[in-house]
Amino acid sequence: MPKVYVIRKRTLYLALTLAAAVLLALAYLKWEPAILAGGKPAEAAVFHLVTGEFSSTGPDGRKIEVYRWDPGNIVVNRGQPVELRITGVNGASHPFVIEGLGVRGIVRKGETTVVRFTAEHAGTYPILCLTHRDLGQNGPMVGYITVL
Ligand SMILES: [Cu+2]
Repeated sequence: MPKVYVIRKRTLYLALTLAAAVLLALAYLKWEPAILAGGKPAEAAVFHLVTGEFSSTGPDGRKIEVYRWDPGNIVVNRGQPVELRITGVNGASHPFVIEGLGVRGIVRKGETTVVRFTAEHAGTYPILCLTHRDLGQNGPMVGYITVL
């Protein structure tokens, strides 16, 4: 014997109204999962850097040369997605790491390298060129990312 369910008209109208409200809310939010999960998605803070070079002649006539990240200091907020766009101007190539953030990359002359990260902890994170580590290697080519 088949089961028969009886639904009151009022319950049916309430269910339809709720379904319509949910569909309208989803359409308003454009089905964006990040918005549903925790509010408006955070936009990446974009920073443009270049590789630069300081060059001079010492008192003994010897050439002094140091490569740099420019700007050398960047301040970001904890939990904020960050995008670095680093363009190679001086120096053939600069393989680098950002210590503590698990970021690696290489910047080549005439090209722009893009790296992204989100720092979860406050602190100062050095961006180190692995080719130009100290004065003997035309460095130190180091910059600092400060996370507040
Ligand atoms: Cu370098």
